[in-house]
Amino acid sequence: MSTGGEGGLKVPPELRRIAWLWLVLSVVATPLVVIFVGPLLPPGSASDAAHGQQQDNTVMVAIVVPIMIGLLLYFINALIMFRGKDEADALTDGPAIRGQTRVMVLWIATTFVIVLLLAAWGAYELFPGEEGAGGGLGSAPISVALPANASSALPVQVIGQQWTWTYRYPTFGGVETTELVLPVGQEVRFSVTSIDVIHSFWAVHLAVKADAVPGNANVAFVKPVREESSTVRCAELCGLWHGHMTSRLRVVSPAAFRAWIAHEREKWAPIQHYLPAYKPTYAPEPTYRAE
Ligand SMILES: [Cu+2]
Repeated sequence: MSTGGEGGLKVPPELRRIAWLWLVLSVVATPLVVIFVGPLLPPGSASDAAHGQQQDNTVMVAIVVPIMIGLLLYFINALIMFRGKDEADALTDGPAIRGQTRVMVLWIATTFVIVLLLAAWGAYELFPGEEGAGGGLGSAPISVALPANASSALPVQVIGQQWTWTYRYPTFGGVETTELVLPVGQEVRFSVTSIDVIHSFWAVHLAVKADAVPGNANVAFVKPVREESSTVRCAELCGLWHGHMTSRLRVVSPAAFRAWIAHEREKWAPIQHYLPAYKPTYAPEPTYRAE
């Protein structure tokens, strides 16, 4: 086997075999993984945002499959080809191989192209599209990803506090509930805030994650596309019972939603007047005293 000089590289026959095997396996395995594993990838497809994220994850897995196959093939090849004959052989290092210009150029070019492709794909996906944003936009976003039907979106306020979530529906008398219920197929505009420390509203199955910051209304759009129950979690370490800061999310039919919200309004009516009027954010607001 040639140790190679500057620029000169004889490809050993077993490497040719690996290259062919790699090509065949990659061509066969990559579409299979995309078709059969793609739909199983998180965060599922319970909302438009979740579906988009699942597609992104599928693209990345598709890129990784040929890389993984290459690594495994070379690993198996190395175990067989470079196996020591006896104990003394196993304890001695092989000759150092230096100056493989073609290998280095190929390696740098390949990784460069992969990273650039991923950067281009990421930039394209971050560019505000019609599908809106599953993440919080913040109070002063550089660009606003408004879905086409943003004006008809159902506004839902998410309020974090140690250690629970509550939800207010301003178009239904500002009623405050302890469970998040959404009608299927309806664009929703979450406005996320906190009344104590920083929390993070994470509706895993909807692929929505938005920081809940006191004095700040963080906006996220999403459209649930499947009726199902799941759990909302806090994703920001917020104190002693952070791990227990969960709440139930139900995506139901529009009729079931109307019945539920009517029932909630009736149930909470006796204490509704103790609530502050609906606002994008609530006290405590930081107060500044000028000298
Ligand atoms: Cu929290």
